[in-house]
Amino acid sequence: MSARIRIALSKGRILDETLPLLQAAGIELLEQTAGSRKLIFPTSHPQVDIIIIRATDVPTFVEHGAADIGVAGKDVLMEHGARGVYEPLDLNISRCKLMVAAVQGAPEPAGRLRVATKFVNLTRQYYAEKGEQVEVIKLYGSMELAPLVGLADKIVDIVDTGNTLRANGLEPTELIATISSRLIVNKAAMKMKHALIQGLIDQLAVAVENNRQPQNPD
Ligand code: PRT
Ligand code: MG
Repeated sequence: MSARIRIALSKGRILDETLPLLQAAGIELLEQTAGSRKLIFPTSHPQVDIIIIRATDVPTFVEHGAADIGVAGKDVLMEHGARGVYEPLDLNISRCKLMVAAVQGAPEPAGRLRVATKFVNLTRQYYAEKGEQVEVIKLYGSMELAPLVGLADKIVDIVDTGNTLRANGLEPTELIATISSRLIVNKAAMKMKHALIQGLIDQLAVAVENNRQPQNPD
């Protein structure tokens, strides 16, 4: 009668920013993930394991029930569709903006706009809603290069400080969405393991709220 849950996280900023929230909910990793080749990690909570996978794979694992819970950026969820999962909590971490960018001062190109991105679905949807015909060019990384070498007129990418764009002579031109990471839950698991999962959601919600409090409330 002891349900187990598996939580899917991705290496890097999401792991780094989610672990303190999980810790507040009584869940701590028992071993170092840095440098490890392992993909499944036990935690201090006897019913909880953590798996570490690619950020873009998190919605897939949760949708199929291979993980009960996951943490994914809203950008990744929008691109994936993520229709088969619940999204009960905004964790307010890994915040950034999804933006269109172009070469600084570049005029609007004549003819059909070419947009390079790894977010092909949400880019198509964004321009379809604006009623603009564009050619979307799928890339897996280094989007910033595309306008510099004539592969595309614009890019759709994540912007945080804007340093990456500036370093390449690009500037943001349109905001598509403000992004943060979300807790996602498999729909069947939410029913079958309700007490365990709802308890965790409630504890994480408190931890997120505590993170929002000003550090030095004079
Ligand atoms: O790296 P990998 O290919 O494995 O996957 P990923 O890039 O999807 O994962 P990761 O860990 O880099 O990002 C996970 C999530 O963090 C994303 O889905 C976003 O929701 C969120 N996030 C927050 C960011 C950033 N900030 C961010 N700055 N994701 C990416 N970046 C990159 C961006 O792609 C660009 O290259 O940082 C660069 C821009 O940063 P600035 O500060 O120069 O503007
Ligand atoms: Mg990355």
